[in-house]
Amino acid sequence: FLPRRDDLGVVAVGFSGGQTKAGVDAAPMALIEAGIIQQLEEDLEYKVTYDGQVHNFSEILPAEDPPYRNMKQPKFCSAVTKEVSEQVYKYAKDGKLVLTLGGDHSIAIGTISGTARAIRERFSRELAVIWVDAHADINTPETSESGNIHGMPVAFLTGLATEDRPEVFGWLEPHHRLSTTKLVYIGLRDIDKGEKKILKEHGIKAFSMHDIDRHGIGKVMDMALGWIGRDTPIHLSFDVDALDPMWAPSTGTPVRGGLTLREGDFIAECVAETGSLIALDLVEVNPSLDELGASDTVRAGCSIVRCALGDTLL
Ligand code: 6HN
Ligand code: MN
Ligand code: MN
Ligand code: MN
Repeated sequence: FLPRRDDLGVVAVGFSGGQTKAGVDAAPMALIEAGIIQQLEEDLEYKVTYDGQVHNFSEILPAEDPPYRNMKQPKFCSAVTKEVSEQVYKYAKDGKLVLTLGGDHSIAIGTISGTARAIRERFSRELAVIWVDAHADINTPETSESGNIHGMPVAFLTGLATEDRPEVFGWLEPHHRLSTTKLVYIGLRDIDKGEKKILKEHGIKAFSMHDIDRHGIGKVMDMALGWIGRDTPIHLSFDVDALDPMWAPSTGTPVRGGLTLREGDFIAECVAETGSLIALDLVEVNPSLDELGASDTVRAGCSIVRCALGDTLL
């Protein structure tokens, strides 16, 4: 079922509407200026398809967008993720590996729904998702304490949150969705009360920082990939805040006690080794926060992308 390993589609999503801090929309340009696309073309020899634009979706900004079911900017988030979903779907359906540069993590509603649909249609397979993050991002609109949609994408993708109105994520249909049994978290350390209940009730596989301390990242990756099983297409959604703020300080919701730079790269390398990666998101880099650390954060992001796409140490 695997895409040709050398064909890569890149989507640059300069979107910050899933949360309230400005600047995360500048991340794709910062990553591109740091040379990420060039590195993938020249060092890793990918044939890259990229329209050369960072999309900010200002053309679909709704005239008014009041909170709905406690969600902030619901219509804008819904419209943007729908666009992203189509773009990612097209690339994945073409057999390309898809790299999406965010943007805040709400954009994963678009990326994962796009790959889930393409994998179903093209290969009659179900997608697995590895979600690397300090947070679980599985709040429903009702459990969310912030109303920020970047804390909700997994709830919409798994169908734990649903909505009929097409302009507020009602466009998500069963073929866009992911089974809770095919989801694995790594790096968790800041989970809201309502989220803990959801994770427990649905028996969702999660490796917290505690598990990484106990077993080591090597064993955790064996267990995570063992849970998913061989030959299952993998979408890796990597929130840079999974890394400790020591390595990636420029992000909207930093939480201390996170992954080291090498643990982050190692996770990406292990996923690359499976040969089953079909899509990768890198999200939540915000160069305007902790400006002194911005170049470190961007470099860490570029490194994770290279590792996931097959860069090897030796
Ligand atoms: N992220 N659980 C918090 C919320 O607002 O729902 C934080 C979410 C963070 C989201 O980092 O992608
Ligand atoms: Mn996240
Ligand atoms: Mn996070
Ligand atoms: Mn919290």
